[in-house]
Amino acid sequence: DSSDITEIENYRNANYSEPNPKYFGKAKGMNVVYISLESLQSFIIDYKLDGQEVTPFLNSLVKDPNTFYFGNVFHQTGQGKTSDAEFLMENSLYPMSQGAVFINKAQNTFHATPAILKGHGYTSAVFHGNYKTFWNRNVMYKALGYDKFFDAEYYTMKDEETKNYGMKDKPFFKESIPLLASLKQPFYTKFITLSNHFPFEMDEGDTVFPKGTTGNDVVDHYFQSANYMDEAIEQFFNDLKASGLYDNTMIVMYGDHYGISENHNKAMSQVMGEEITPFVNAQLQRVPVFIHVPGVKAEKVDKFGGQIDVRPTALHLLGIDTKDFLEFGSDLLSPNHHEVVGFRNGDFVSPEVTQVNEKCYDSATGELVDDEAICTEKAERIKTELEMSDEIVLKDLLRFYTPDDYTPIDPKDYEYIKTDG
Ligand code: GP9
Ligand code: MN
Repeated sequence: DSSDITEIENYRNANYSEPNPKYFGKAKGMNVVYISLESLQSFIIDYKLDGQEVTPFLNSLVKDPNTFYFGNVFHQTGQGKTSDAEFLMENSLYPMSQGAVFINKAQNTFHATPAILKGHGYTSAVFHGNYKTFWNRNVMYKALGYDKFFDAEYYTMKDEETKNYGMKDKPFFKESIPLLASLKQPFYTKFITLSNHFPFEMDEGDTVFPKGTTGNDVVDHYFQSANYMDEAIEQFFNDLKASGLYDNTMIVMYGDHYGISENHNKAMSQVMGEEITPFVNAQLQRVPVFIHVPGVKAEKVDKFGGQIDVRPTALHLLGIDTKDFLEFGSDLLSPNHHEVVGFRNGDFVSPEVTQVNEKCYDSATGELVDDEAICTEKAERIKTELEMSDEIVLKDLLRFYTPDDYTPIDPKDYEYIKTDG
């Protein structure tokens, strides 16, 4: 009820990170493209396999003057995988500790980015080469306020152009361009890639990139599928340029969750050149985040953050202050950004200390810290946040709260049915 909300509001107000005046509104009015980079972990950025860059295009963006690259962002997903990452990115709330929000709480009220931007004149759409019921997206997207959902029905889905869950990334992006160009501007869109998905095997002819040499198929194929995704993104950027959209579009890309699980630690130790201890494994949960803003002098951001922090960062670039939203993220570009990053299980990372399985490590050395109390305060903070976020999600609390300057949407107004033409 409303007393629960008041406590959360107070916490939220006390922890709000105000926008950086240097960047606030720098992308105001621009189109927005989000790209979910399937299973992409940060270790692959600038990684060389036998002298060859695995992701040369993304690596070039790290150095691009108009691109913010966030090298110390961690995924915070749970069992909802891709859908949890979507939820984090668009609501700045934590996913559920068990199960997927997308499946279990799609009837809730949310104040998600597509709905927020609708109030600023935006049209919104999702592009994904899988069928719309997967992860209950066709229901959840109504609660998030998506106007359109271009699912597998809108793509050719030819045999040679699909693999595992759906469209391969290159034909997916190719076929998406005319659909994207047909949208009323300004638009807010999300593209969910698929090719770099476990078990990462490629079809003959789709890649000439070498396999890894660990002898573990999952790890060895990851280099090939990550390279394929990198090429697909480069193709998409080129097509955006050719279509004239590029210069007026902010592009946000994020790794959705880890691709290589702890089952492959032995092979990963060869890849990383060090033993994959629980501490090192926590470090491997970094996912790359890029924000490209045309015409803006950007920087490399080393601050620690989580996926939960991307929404306030992006909305502040768009000139929308998130102060009044009930969210747990903190703007990564704010001088007051909070650098304690919670995982869904209550462990956390921060520049000073890292907690894994409730053990406290020095983040610089990976050594256990003698005085565990150093972790306690941060662990408490994360526990509080997870509890408050869970309250919101489990009790559907946002139905009792309307942020200032926010026009509520009604899920009943949306329907994702393909009509001919
Ligand atoms: C399927 C895609 C992949 O539509 O989202 O799902 P994942 O297994 O990564 O959650
Ligand atoms: Mn995924």
